[in-house]
Amino acid sequence: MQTYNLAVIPGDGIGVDVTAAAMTVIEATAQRHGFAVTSQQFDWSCAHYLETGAMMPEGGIDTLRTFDAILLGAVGWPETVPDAVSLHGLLLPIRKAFNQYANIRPHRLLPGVEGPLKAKDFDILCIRENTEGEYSGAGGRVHQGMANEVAVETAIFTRTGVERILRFAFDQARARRGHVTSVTKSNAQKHSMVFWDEMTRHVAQDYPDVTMAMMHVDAMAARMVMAPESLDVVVASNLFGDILTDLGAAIQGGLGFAASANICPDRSGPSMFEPVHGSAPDIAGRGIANPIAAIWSAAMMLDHLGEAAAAKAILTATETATGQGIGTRPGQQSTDDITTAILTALET
Ligand code: GGG
Repeated sequence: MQTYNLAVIPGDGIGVDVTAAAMTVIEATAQRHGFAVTSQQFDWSCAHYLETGAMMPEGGIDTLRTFDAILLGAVGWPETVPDAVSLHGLLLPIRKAFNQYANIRPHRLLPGVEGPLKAKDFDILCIRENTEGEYSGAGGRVHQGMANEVAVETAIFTRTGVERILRFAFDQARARRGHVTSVTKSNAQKHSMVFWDEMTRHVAQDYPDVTMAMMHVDAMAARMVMAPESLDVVVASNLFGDILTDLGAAIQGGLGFAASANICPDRSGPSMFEPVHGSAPDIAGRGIANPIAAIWSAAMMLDHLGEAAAAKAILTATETATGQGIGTRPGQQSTDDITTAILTALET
């Protein structure tokens, strides 16, 4: 029997609740689909940082390397640890170390979920560049605390990095409705974003069967609200993709429904799967976090591992539950109730 060994990093706040829910669903699905799952949990989090001075121990990356995939909950506890410390101490190093350069985020309405827009039939796949760009961590500060203080954050765009994420997006479009919209701000950012546009035209030449459009990020934000049904695959840099996918989450009913996969396309290391949402300190520990984003991310993980039927079963069960009104409105059901409804739907 095929066995998948998973690293589980619940992280902070509601990350703990939603990863537990996702693991329950994965284990139930594995039994029914003839594969096995083993897992090891890592308590790498802001609490770990406060105890040890690091979000993860030295050698943490090498430990993760031995796993088939990583399931992550949420990172951040801004009351005690600055967000930049938690993000740059855990999430970003994992994405970079395993070359998880493609962050895939699907945005569509699940049955029964209203969402804030009139348009109901949108199905957008956002592809976010995930290892460089504005989140490279390059830069510095001088004269801290003084009147002449200067802070510099350098966005790094390499030909390799930009070309591969664009090719990834065009490949995804081929398997969908055949349209890519590449997002930049090349009227204002005249070096990196003009380069990105040039690379988009260059890559598009190899995909004559895929139609392509280029948009500025501000116009794209409006487009996602005004005409989301006109979009298929949207590809953007790390920062723009991060922002647009929170907007994507909003139009699909909220962050509780927004799943994501950090994919290492060449499979030289494990890929990582996580809900888009953060640790939500305001509802942490109350048992009311919506686990659907984490469960959908778990389905993406099984699909990536080659268990497409199991992944589909989880999505179908989730859609059955939301179609019955379970998990469609914040706080109406508990995390456990939503998970149980999905487990029940899995059995039918
Ligand atoms: N579920 C992952 C998480 O905690 N996300 C919070 C966050 O700030 N993410 C930033 C990013 O995805 O780059």
